[in-house]
Amino acid sequence: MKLIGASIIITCDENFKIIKDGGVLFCDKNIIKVGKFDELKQDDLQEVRFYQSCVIMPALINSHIHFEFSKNYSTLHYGNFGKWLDSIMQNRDMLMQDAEIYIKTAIKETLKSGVGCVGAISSNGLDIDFLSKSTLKVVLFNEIMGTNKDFFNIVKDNFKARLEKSKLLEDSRFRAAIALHSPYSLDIELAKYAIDLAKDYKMLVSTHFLESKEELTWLENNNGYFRDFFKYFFKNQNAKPCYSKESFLELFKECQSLFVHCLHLDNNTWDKISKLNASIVSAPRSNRLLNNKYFDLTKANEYNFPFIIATDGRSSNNSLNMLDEARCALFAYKDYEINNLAKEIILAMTKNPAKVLGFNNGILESNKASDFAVFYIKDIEMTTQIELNVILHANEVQDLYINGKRIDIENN
Ligand code: MCF
Ligand code: FE
Repeated sequence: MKLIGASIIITCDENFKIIKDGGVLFCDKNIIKVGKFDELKQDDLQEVRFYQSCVIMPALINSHIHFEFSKNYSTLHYGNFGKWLDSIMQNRDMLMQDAEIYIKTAIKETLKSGVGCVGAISSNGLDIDFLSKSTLKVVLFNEIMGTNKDFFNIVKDNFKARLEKSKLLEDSRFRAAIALHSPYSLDIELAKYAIDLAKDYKMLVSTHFLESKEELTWLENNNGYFRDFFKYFFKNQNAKPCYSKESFLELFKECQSLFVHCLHLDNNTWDKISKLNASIVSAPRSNRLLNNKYFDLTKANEYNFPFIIATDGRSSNNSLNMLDEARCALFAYKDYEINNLAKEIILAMTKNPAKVLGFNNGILESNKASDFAVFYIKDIEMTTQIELNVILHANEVQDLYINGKRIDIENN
């Protein structure tokens, strides 16, 4: 058994209990007890450590990230979704060259920001080996995409090969799953093929949904940006949307799913999506950069969707640091009382995504996984605004524990 303690423990449990001079007693996999550090001390401990002026909280969870796009810095166009997608189409191959080097750096950046668990969207399978070998806990969402009938068999075979490869690598830290890219980029035949596999294998499904007004106009009116998109990039003069909003949602009715973005939901769509076994993931900086809009938190509350934030990829962000994401959310939602919002944001990257990704972490209490992030925050023991100051000042972990092991991030 090991014991670590800190000036502040944020448990993220049901009551959002915060413990001053707290401790966590744990063995390799699981937490044994959380309480006051002095009361948890005992003989025969393998390791005892107290982090002064630090906060211990559940290791953070980034439930939507594209590691393969980590080469992007200034290549892609921001401020307009259509221009961004054009720039992706033009630069995709270049961004995938040497992707491996950037994936490794991105995994380090992720760990450094205190993230111990990710939902990774894998478009080409270039990240599978790196992620399965890393110390991160991973749900690997194999992406399927395609609208050109001539290539359906190739797309299916390629997707199936990636899926089976990631399935073979499954263990207690690594699980395979499926991503349907979006309603504008995926024909119904391919979507059904992937959904049937998700049902057979009982896998989680992720999708980008109603991220842009361009997507909304395409699904509702069959025109706008996407008409030109299909003409220009696919030489298809007669492209039609493959779904209505409703028929796309229907696909997910027997799956557990994650809908990413959801910036353009009307009441009827909120209603439909709330009846599925679905969660919504929001990527605030990505949404600001591509679509000049933030997710409607008030509506999400109304329909009982817990708040979940994620970074998305470097393809639509300036960093993969979850604390930068948290700060963006804190400043974006200006109409919310700041201390409450800070608490909700902490839950949005711990307890709430944990429930979806299913690794029994995200909360510090007995029997949960021993996944902790430790942040040094000057004078944290002096403040009454703990959550707010964590979001304002935490940036890089002092230490990160996954399954009870302190991670050597530099050599990961
Ligand atoms: O979430 C963002 C914005 N929305 C859609 N796709 C992506 C994002 N970041 C990366 N992508 C990838 C996506 O996985 O870009 C490609 C896909 O492989 C788009 S190609 C239509
Ligand atoms: Fe994304």
